[in-house]
Amino acid sequence: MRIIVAGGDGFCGWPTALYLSKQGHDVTIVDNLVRREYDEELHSNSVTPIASLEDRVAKWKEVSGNEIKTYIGDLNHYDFLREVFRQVEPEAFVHFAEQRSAPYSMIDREHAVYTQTNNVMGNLNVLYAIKEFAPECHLIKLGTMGEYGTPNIDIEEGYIEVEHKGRKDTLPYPKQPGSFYHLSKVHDSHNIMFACKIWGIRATDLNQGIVYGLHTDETKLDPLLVNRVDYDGVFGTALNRFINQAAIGHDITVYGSGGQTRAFLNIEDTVRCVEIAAENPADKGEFRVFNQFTEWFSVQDLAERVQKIAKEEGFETEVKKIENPRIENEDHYYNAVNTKLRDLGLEPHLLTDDVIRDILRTAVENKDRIIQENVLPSITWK
Ligand code: NAD
Ligand code: USQ
Repeated sequence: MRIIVAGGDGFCGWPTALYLSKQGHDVTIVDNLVRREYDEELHSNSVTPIASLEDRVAKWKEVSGNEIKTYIGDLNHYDFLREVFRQVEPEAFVHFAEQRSAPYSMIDREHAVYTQTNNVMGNLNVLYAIKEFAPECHLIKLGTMGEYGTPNIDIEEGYIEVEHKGRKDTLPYPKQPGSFYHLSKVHDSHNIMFACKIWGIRATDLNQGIVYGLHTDETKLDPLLVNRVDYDGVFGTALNRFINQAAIGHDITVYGSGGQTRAFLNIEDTVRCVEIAAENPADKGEFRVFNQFTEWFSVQDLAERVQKIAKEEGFETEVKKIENPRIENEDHYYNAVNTKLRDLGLEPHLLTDDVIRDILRTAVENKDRIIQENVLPSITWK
Protein backbone atom coordinates (compact mmCIF):
# COMPACT_ATOMS: atom_id res chain seq x y z
CA MET A 1 0.00 0.00 0.00
CA ARG A 2 1.24 3.55 -0.73
CA ILE A 3 1.21 5.19 2.71
CA ILE A 4 2.12 8.74 3.67
CA VAL A 5 3.32 9.14 7.24
CA ALA A 6 2.95 12.84 8.04
CA GLY A 7 5.03 13.71 11.10
CA GLY A 8 7.34 10.81 10.26
CA ASP A 9 10.36 12.49 11.85
CA GLY A 10 8.66 12.56 15.28
CA PHE A 11 8.47 10.25 18.29
CA CYS A 12 5.51 8.16 17.07
CA GLY A 13 5.93 8.78 13.34
CA TRP A 14 9.52 7.62 12.88
CA PRO A 15 9.08 4.10 14.31
CA THR A 16 5.73 3.82 12.51
CA ALA A 17 7.32 4.69 9.16
CA LEU A 18 10.03 2.05 9.71
CA TYR A 19 7.54 -0.60 10.80
CA LEU A 20 5.22 -0.02 7.84
CA SER A 21 8.21 -0.03 5.48
CA LYS A 22 9.39 -3.34 6.93
CA GLN A 23 5.91 -4.81 6.37
CA GLY A 24 6.41 -4.07 2.68
CA HIS A 25 4.41 -0.87 2.33
CA ASP A 26 5.62 1.94 0.08
CA VAL A 27 6.19 4.63 2.73
CA THR A 28 6.64 8.37 2.22
CA ILE A 29 7.43 10.69 5.12
CA VAL A 30 6.12 14.26 5.10
CA ASP A 31 7.47 16.50 7.86
CA ASN A 32 8.48 20.16 8.21
CA LEU A 33 10.99 19.27 10.99
CA VAL A 34 9.38 21.83 13.32
CA ARG A 35 9.75 19.48 16.31
CA ARG A 36 13.51 19.98 16.06
CA GLU A 37 12.91 23.76 16.05
CA TYR A 38 10.82 23.56 19.26
CA ASP A 39 13.90 21.98 20.89
CA GLU A 40 15.95 25.01 19.89
CA GLU A 41 13.25 27.42 21.09
CA LEU A 42 13.04 25.65 24.46
CA HIS A 43 16.82 25.03 24.73
CA SER A 44 15.98 21.37 25.11
CA ASN A 45 16.76 18.09 23.38
CA SER A 46 15.94 14.42 23.00
CA VAL A 47 17.62 12.19 25.61
CA THR A 48 18.82 10.01 22.75
CA PRO A 49 20.99 11.67 20.10
CA ILE A 50 18.86 11.58 16.95
CA ALA A 51 20.26 11.64 13.43
CA SER A 52 19.00 13.99 10.71
CA LEU A 53 16.00 12.67 8.75
CA GLU A 54 18.25 12.38 5.70
CA ASP A 55 20.73 10.17 7.56
CA ARG A 56 17.93 8.16 9.15
CA VAL A 57 16.33 7.15 5.85
CA ALA A 58 19.73 6.51 4.22
CA LYS A 59 20.62 4.12 7.06
CA TRP A 60 17.22 2.43 6.78
CA LYS A 61 17.83 1.83 3.07
CA GLU A 62 21.22 0.31 3.93
CA VAL A 63 19.94 -2.04 6.66
CA SER A 64 16.58 -3.01 5.14
CA GLY A 65 16.98 -2.46 1.41
CA ASN A 66 13.74 -0.44 1.53
CA GLU A 67 13.46 3.13 0.39
CA ILE A 68 11.44 5.66 2.39
CA LYS A 69 10.85 8.81 0.35
CA THR A 70 10.81 12.15 2.19
CA TYR A 71 9.13 15.46 1.51
CA ILE A 72 10.21 18.30 3.80
CA GLY A 73 7.35 20.78 4.04
CA ASP A 74 4.38 22.08 5.97
CA LEU A 75 0.84 20.69 5.78
CA ASN A 76 -0.27 24.30 6.01
CA HIS A 77 1.30 25.06 2.63
CA TYR A 78 -1.38 23.73 0.33
CA ASP A 79 0.71 24.05 -2.84
CA PHE A 80 3.27 21.75 -1.26
CA LEU A 81 0.66 19.29 -0.01
CA ARG A 82 -1.08 19.22 -3.39
CA GLU A 83 2.20 18.31 -5.09
CA VAL A 84 2.87 15.54 -2.54
CA PHE A 85 -0.59 14.06 -3.19
CA ARG A 86 -0.10 14.29 -6.97
CA GLN A 87 3.25 12.53 -6.85
CA VAL A 88 2.53 9.89 -4.18
CA GLU A 89 -1.14 9.08 -4.88
CA PRO A 90 -1.55 7.77 -1.32
CA GLU A 91 -3.90 4.94 -0.42
CA ALA A 92 -3.55 5.76 3.30
CA PHE A 93 -2.52 9.01 4.98
CA VAL A 94 -1.28 8.56 8.55
CA HIS A 95 -1.48 11.96 10.20
CA PHE A 96 0.86 12.49 13.17
CA ALA A 97 2.00 15.97 12.05
CA GLU A 98 0.73 18.28 14.77
CA GLN A 99 2.05 20.31 17.71
CA ARG A 100 1.39 17.76 20.43
CA SER A 101 2.37 19.27 23.77
CA ALA A 102 -0.36 20.52 26.12
CA PRO A 103 2.06 22.73 28.11
CA TYR A 104 3.50 24.23 24.87
CA SER A 105 -0.03 25.22 23.83
CA MET A 106 -0.52 26.94 27.20
CA ILE A 107 2.67 29.09 27.18
CA ASP A 108 0.88 32.23 25.99
CA ARG A 109 -1.55 33.51 23.38
CA GLU A 110 0.93 33.09 20.54
CA HIS A 111 1.60 29.44 21.34
CA ALA A 112 -2.10 28.70 21.73
CA VAL A 113 -2.85 30.35 18.38
CA TYR A 114 0.10 28.60 16.73
CA THR A 115 -1.00 25.21 18.07
CA GLN A 116 -4.57 25.52 16.89
CA THR A 117 -3.61 27.08 13.54
CA ASN A 118 -0.95 24.47 12.84
CA ASN A 119 -3.12 21.54 13.88
CA VAL A 120 -6.62 22.51 12.77
CA MET A 121 -5.64 24.15 9.45
CA GLY A 122 -3.10 21.46 8.63
CA ASN A 123 -5.72 18.78 9.15
CA LEU A 124 -8.28 20.74 7.11
CA ASN A 125 -5.76 20.94 4.25
CA VAL A 126 -5.28 17.17 4.43
CA LEU A 127 -9.06 16.69 4.19
CA TYR A 128 -9.23 18.93 1.10
CA ALA A 129 -6.23 17.20 -0.49
CA ILE A 130 -7.91 13.82 -0.01
CA LYS A 131 -11.15 15.14 -1.48
CA GLU A 132 -9.44 16.72 -4.50
CA PHE A 133 -6.62 14.32 -5.32
CA ALA A 134 -7.16 10.94 -3.62
CA PRO A 135 -10.84 10.46 -2.71
CA GLU A 136 -10.33 6.76 -1.93
CA CYS A 137 -7.42 7.46 0.44
CA HIS A 138 -8.03 6.37 4.06
CA LEU A 139 -7.20 9.08 6.59
CA ILE A 140 -5.69 7.60 9.76
CA LYS A 141 -5.63 10.53 12.12
CA LEU A 142 -3.96 10.65 15.52
CA GLY A 143 -6.42 11.98 18.04
CA THR A 144 -6.09 11.66 21.80
CA MET A 145 -7.85 10.10 24.77
CA GLY A 146 -7.64 13.57 26.31
CA GLU A 147 -10.43 14.69 23.97
CA TYR A 148 -12.87 13.01 26.38
CA GLY A 149 -11.44 14.49 29.58
CA THR A 150 -12.37 12.67 32.77
CA PRO A 151 -16.19 12.31 32.85
CA ASN A 152 -17.89 10.57 35.76
CA ILE A 153 -19.22 7.84 33.42
CA ASP A 154 -17.51 5.19 31.26
CA ILE A 155 -15.72 6.51 28.16
CA GLU A 156 -16.96 4.82 24.99
CA GLU A 157 -15.17 4.59 21.62
CA GLY A 158 -16.19 7.81 19.95
CA TYR A 159 -19.95 7.53 20.25
CA ILE A 160 -22.53 7.06 22.99
CA GLU A 161 -26.15 5.97 22.82
CA VAL A 162 -28.31 8.59 24.52
CA GLU A 163 -31.95 8.40 25.55
CA HIS A 164 -33.51 11.82 26.00
CA LYS A 165 -37.19 12.59 26.62
CA GLY A 166 -38.24 9.23 25.29
CA ARG A 167 -36.10 9.33 22.10
CA LYS A 168 -32.80 7.56 21.40
CA ASP A 169 -29.80 8.48 19.26
CA THR A 170 -26.13 7.53 18.92
CA LEU A 171 -24.14 10.75 19.26
CA PRO A 172 -20.48 11.76 19.38
CA TYR A 173 -19.19 11.16 22.91
CA PRO A 174 -19.04 14.49 24.86
CA LYS A 175 -15.64 16.19 24.78
CA GLN A 176 -14.08 17.93 27.79
CA PRO A 177 -10.43 18.49 26.81
CA GLY A 178 -7.93 20.01 29.24
CA SER A 179 -5.66 22.29 27.15
CA PHE A 180 -5.67 24.34 23.95
CA TYR A 181 -3.68 21.47 22.42
CA HIS A 182 -6.28 18.87 23.41
CA LEU A 183 -8.97 21.24 22.11
CA SER A 184 -7.24 21.31 18.72
CA LYS A 185 -7.76 17.55 18.51
CA VAL A 186 -11.47 17.95 19.25
CA HIS A 187 -11.75 20.57 16.49
CA ASP A 188 -9.96 18.15 14.12
CA SER A 189 -12.37 15.35 15.00
CA HIS A 190 -15.36 17.55 14.22
CA ASN A 191 -13.86 18.65 10.89
CA ILE A 192 -13.09 15.06 9.90
CA MET A 193 -16.56 13.83 10.85
CA PHE A 194 -18.14 16.58 8.78
CA ALA A 195 -15.86 15.90 5.76
CA CYS A 196 -16.74 12.21 5.91
CA LYS A 197 -20.41 13.09 5.89
CA ILE A 198 -20.35 15.61 3.03
CA TRP A 199 -17.60 14.23 0.78
CA GLY A 200 -17.67 10.50 1.54
CA ILE A 201 -14.11 10.47 2.89
CA ARG A 202 -13.06 7.36 4.84
CA ALA A 203 -11.39 8.16 8.17
CA THR A 204 -10.23 6.56 11.40
CA ASP A 205 -9.59 8.76 14.43
CA LEU A 206 -7.13 6.99 16.73
CA ASN A 207 -7.77 8.40 20.18
CA GLN A 208 -4.38 7.53 21.54
CA GLY A 209 -3.36 7.47 25.20
CA ILE A 210 0.08 8.52 26.47
CA VAL A 211 2.84 6.67 24.64
CA TYR A 212 5.84 5.32 26.57
CA GLY A 213 9.06 3.56 25.58
CA LEU A 214 11.15 4.43 22.57
CA HIS A 215 12.55 1.29 20.93
CA THR A 216 10.91 -0.93 18.36
CA ASP A 217 12.54 -3.88 16.57
CA GLU A 218 13.36 -1.54 13.68
CA THR A 219 14.80 1.41 15.62
CA LYS A 220 17.14 -1.02 17.40
CA LEU A 221 18.77 -2.13 14.15
CA ASP A 222 21.32 0.72 14.15
CA PRO A 223 22.21 3.69 16.42
CA LEU A 224 21.33 6.05 13.54
CA LEU A 225 17.75 4.71 13.64
CA VAL A 226 17.21 5.48 17.34
CA ASN A 227 13.96 7.21 18.28
CA ARG A 228 13.70 10.53 20.12
CA VAL A 229 12.71 10.61 23.82
CA ASP A 230 11.41 13.70 25.57
CA TYR A 231 11.93 14.35 29.27
CA ASP A 232 11.54 18.10 29.75
CA GLY A 233 8.63 19.85 31.46
CA VAL A 234 7.10 20.83 28.11
CA PHE A 235 7.29 17.77 25.84
CA GLY A 236 8.17 15.00 28.32
CA THR A 237 5.17 12.78 29.08
CA ALA A 238 4.36 11.11 32.37
CA LEU A 239 6.05 7.71 32.32
CA ASN A 240 9.07 8.43 30.07
CA ARG A 241 9.63 11.64 32.01
CA PHE A 242 9.57 9.87 35.40
CA ILE A 243 12.09 7.29 34.19
CA ASN A 244 14.48 9.97 32.96
CA GLN A 245 14.11 11.86 36.24
CA ALA A 246 15.04 8.67 38.10
CA ALA A 247 18.09 8.15 35.85
CA ILE A 248 19.62 11.43 37.02
CA GLY A 249 18.55 11.06 40.68
CA HIS A 250 15.97 13.85 40.34
CA ASP A 251 12.75 13.71 42.36
CA ILE A 252 9.87 12.16 40.41
CA THR A 253 7.46 15.06 39.93
CA VAL A 254 3.87 14.09 40.69
CA TYR A 255 1.62 17.07 40.02
CA GLY A 256 -0.88 17.65 42.82
CA SER A 257 -2.33 14.57 44.52
CA GLY A 258 -1.28 12.21 41.70
CA GLY A 259 -4.76 10.71 41.47
CA GLN A 260 -4.98 11.81 37.81
CA THR A 261 -5.58 8.63 35.82
CA ARG A 262 -4.58 8.36 32.18
CA ALA A 263 -4.61 5.71 29.45
CA PHE A 264 -1.19 4.46 28.25
CA LEU A 265 0.38 2.28 25.59
CA ASN A 266 3.81 1.13 24.50
CA ILE A 267 5.30 2.64 21.32
CA GLU A 268 5.46 -0.94 20.00
CA ASP A 269 1.66 -1.01 20.13
CA THR A 270 1.35 2.43 18.47
CA VAL A 271 3.02 1.15 15.31
CA ARG A 272 0.88 -1.99 15.25
CA CYS A 273 -2.37 -0.06 15.84
CA VAL A 274 -1.63 2.12 12.81
CA GLU A 275 -0.98 -1.00 10.74
CA ILE A 276 -4.27 -2.53 11.93
CA ALA A 277 -6.15 0.63 10.97
CA ALA A 278 -4.47 0.68 7.53
CA GLU A 279 -5.23 -2.97 6.86
CA ASN A 280 -8.89 -2.53 7.85
CA PRO A 281 -9.90 0.77 6.25
CA ALA A 282 -13.03 2.65 7.21
CA ASP A 283 -15.88 2.49 4.71
CA LYS A 284 -16.52 5.38 2.35
CA GLY A 285 -18.12 8.18 4.34
CA GLU A 286 -17.42 6.44 7.66
CA PHE A 287 -15.88 8.37 10.55
CA ARG A 288 -14.59 5.61 12.79
CA VAL A 289 -13.09 6.14 16.26
CA PHE A 290 -10.76 3.68 18.00
CA ASN A 291 -9.53 4.23 21.55
CA GLN A 292 -5.84 3.42 21.21
CA PHE A 293 -4.45 2.41 24.60
CA THR A 294 -3.82 -0.80 26.48
CA GLU A 295 -3.92 0.06 30.22
CA TRP A 296 -4.56 2.97 32.55
CA PHE A 297 -2.70 4.11 35.63
CA SER A 298 -2.76 6.94 38.12
CA VAL A 299 0.24 9.22 37.98
CA GLN A 300 1.11 8.37 41.61
CA ASP A 301 1.09 4.61 40.90
CA LEU A 302 3.39 5.07 37.91
CA ALA A 303 5.78 7.21 39.92
CA GLU A 304 5.98 4.55 42.62
CA ARG A 305 6.61 1.79 40.09
CA VAL A 306 9.43 3.76 38.50
CA GLN A 307 10.91 4.47 41.94
CA LYS A 308 10.88 0.75 42.79
CA ILE A 309 12.63 -0.36 39.59
CA ALA A 310 15.12 2.49 39.81
CA LYS A 311 15.98 1.38 43.33
CA GLU A 312 16.58 -2.20 42.14
CA GLU A 313 18.93 -0.75 39.52
CA GLY A 314 20.84 1.23 42.15
CA PHE A 315 19.21 4.66 41.71
CA GLU A 316 17.71 6.34 44.78
CA THR A 317 14.94 8.78 43.92
CA GLU A 318 12.03 10.36 45.80
CA VAL A 319 8.44 10.61 44.59
CA LYS A 320 7.62 14.26 45.26
CA LYS A 321 4.18 15.83 45.05
CA ILE A 322 4.57 19.35 43.68
CA GLU A 323 1.97 22.05 43.10
CA ASN A 324 0.01 21.12 39.97
CA PRO A 325 0.85 23.60 37.18
CA ARG A 326 -2.31 22.45 35.33
CA ILE A 327 -5.99 22.84 36.08
CA GLU A 328 -7.39 19.30 36.03
CA ASN A 329 -9.26 16.80 38.22
CA GLU A 330 -6.85 15.03 40.54
CA ASP A 331 -9.35 12.57 41.98
CA HIS A 332 -11.85 11.15 39.52
CA TYR A 333 -13.57 8.11 38.07
CA TYR A 334 -11.90 6.51 35.03
CA ASN A 335 -13.11 3.59 32.96
CA ALA A 336 -12.55 3.65 29.20
CA VAL A 337 -13.48 1.11 26.52
CA ASN A 338 -10.72 -0.09 24.15
CA THR A 339 -12.08 -3.18 22.43
CA LYS A 340 -12.06 -2.22 18.74
CA LEU A 341 -8.31 -2.53 18.10
CA ARG A 342 -8.16 -5.68 20.23
CA ASP A 343 -10.99 -7.19 18.15
CA LEU A 344 -8.95 -6.46 15.01
CA GLY A 345 -5.92 -8.32 16.36
CA LEU A 346 -3.90 -6.03 18.66
CA GLU A 347 -1.88 -8.07 21.17
CA PRO A 348 -0.78 -5.54 23.78
CA HIS A 349 2.73 -5.14 25.15
CA LEU A 350 1.85 -4.40 28.76
CA LEU A 351 3.88 -2.33 31.21
CA THR A 352 6.07 -4.86 33.01
CA ASP A 353 8.98 -4.15 35.34
CA ASP A 354 11.31 -5.25 32.53
CA VAL A 355 9.84 -2.64 30.18
CA ILE A 356 10.49 0.10 32.76
CA ARG A 357 14.00 -1.29 33.33
CA ASP A 358 14.75 -1.25 29.59
CA ILE A 359 13.69 2.40 29.19
CA LEU A 360 15.64 3.29 32.34
CA ARG A 361 18.82 1.69 30.99
CA THR A 362 18.59 3.74 27.78
CA ALA A 363 18.06 6.87 29.90
CA VAL A 364 21.10 6.03 32.02
CA GLU A 365 23.28 5.48 28.93
CA ASN A 366 22.38 8.98 27.74
CA LYS A 367 21.94 10.78 31.06
CA ASP A 368 24.74 13.27 30.39
CA ARG A 369 22.50 14.76 27.70
CA ILE A 370 19.72 15.63 30.16
CA ILE A 371 19.61 19.36 30.85
CA GLN A 372 18.74 19.67 34.57
CA GLU A 373 17.11 23.12 34.26
CA ASN A 374 14.52 21.67 31.87
CA VAL A 375 13.25 18.96 34.18
CA LEU A 376 10.85 20.91 36.43
CA PRO A 377 7.63 22.25 34.89
CA SER A 378 7.79 25.93 33.95
CA ILE A 379 4.40 26.54 32.32
CA THR A 380 1.16 26.98 34.25
CA TRP A 381 -2.45 26.94 33.10
CA LYS A 382 -3.32 30.02 35.22
P1 NAD B 1 6.23 14.74 17.74
O1 NAD B 1 6.20 16.20 18.02
O2 NAD B 1 7.41 13.96 18.19
O3 NAD B 1 6.06 14.50 16.16
C1 NAD B 1 5.22 15.29 15.36
C2 NAD B 1 5.93 15.51 14.04
O4 NAD B 1 5.09 16.30 13.19
C3 NAD B 1 7.25 16.27 14.19
O5 NAD B 1 8.28 15.60 13.52
C4 NAD B 1 6.97 17.65 13.57
O6 NAD B 1 8.11 18.20 12.97
C5 NAD B 1 5.85 17.31 12.58
N1 NAD B 1 4.94 18.43 12.30
C6 NAD B 1 4.25 19.20 13.19
N2 NAD B 1 3.51 20.11 12.54
C7 NAD B 1 3.70 19.91 11.21
C8 NAD B 1 3.19 20.53 10.05
N3 NAD B 1 2.35 21.57 10.10
N4 NAD B 1 3.60 20.08 8.83
C9 NAD B 1 4.47 19.03 8.74
N5 NAD B 1 4.99 18.41 9.82
C10 NAD B 1 4.60 18.85 11.05
O7 NAD B 1 4.88 14.13 18.34
P2 NAD B 1 4.52 12.60 18.65
O8 NAD B 1 4.71 12.37 20.09
O9 NAD B 1 5.17 11.73 17.66
O10 NAD B 1 2.96 12.62 18.37
C11 NAD B 1 2.48 12.36 17.06
C12 NAD B 1 0.96 12.50 17.03
O11 NAD B 1 0.37 11.58 17.94
C13 NAD B 1 0.47 13.88 17.43
O12 NAD B 1 -0.61 14.24 16.59
C14 NAD B 1 0.01 13.70 18.85
O13 NAD B 1 -1.01 14.60 19.13
C15 NAD B 1 -0.47 12.26 18.85
N6 NAD B 1 -0.35 11.64 20.17
C16 NAD B 1 0.87 11.53 20.78
C17 NAD B 1 0.95 10.94 22.04
C18 NAD B 1 2.24 10.80 22.78
O14 NAD B 1 2.23 10.33 23.94
N7 NAD B 1 3.37 11.15 22.21
C19 NAD B 1 -0.22 10.44 22.65
C20 NAD B 1 -1.45 10.59 21.99
C21 NAD B 1 -1.51 11.18 20.75
N1 USQ C 1 2.02 14.78 35.13
C1 USQ C 1 2.59 14.71 36.38
N2 USQ C 1 3.93 14.93 36.47
C2 USQ C 1 4.70 15.21 35.39
C3 USQ C 1 4.11 15.26 34.12
C4 USQ C 1 2.76 15.04 34.02
O1 USQ C 1 1.93 14.44 37.39
O2 USQ C 1 5.92 15.41 35.58
C5 USQ C 1 0.57 14.51 35.00
C6 USQ C 1 -0.20 15.65 34.34
O3 USQ C 1 -0.61 16.60 35.29
C7 USQ C 1 -1.34 14.91 33.70
C8 USQ C 1 -0.77 13.54 33.38
O4 USQ C 1 0.43 13.41 34.14
O5 USQ C 1 -2.38 14.72 34.63
C9 USQ C 1 -0.43 13.36 31.90
O6 USQ C 1 0.44 14.41 31.49
P1 USQ C 1 1.39 14.18 30.22
O7 USQ C 1 2.24 15.39 30.07
O8 USQ C 1 2.06 12.87 30.33
O9 USQ C 1 0.34 14.00 29.04
P2 USQ C 1 -0.61 15.03 28.29
O10 USQ C 1 -0.33 16.43 28.60
O11 USQ C 1 -2.01 14.55 28.45
O12 USQ C 1 -0.17 14.83 26.76
C10 USQ C 1 0.41 13.63 26.26
C11 USQ C 1 0.96 13.95 24.87
C12 USQ C 1 -0.21 14.35 23.97
C13 USQ C 1 -1.25 13.25 23.97
C14 USQ C 1 -1.71 12.91 25.38
C15 USQ C 1 -2.56 11.67 25.43
O13 USQ C 1 1.92 15.01 24.95
O14 USQ C 1 0.29 14.56 22.65
O15 USQ C 1 -2.35 13.66 23.23
O16 USQ C 1 -0.53 12.61 26.18
S1 USQ C 1 -3.85 11.80 26.61
O17 USQ C 1 -3.24 12.11 27.91
O18 USQ C 1 -4.54 10.55 26.61
O19 USQ C 1 -4.68 12.92 26.19
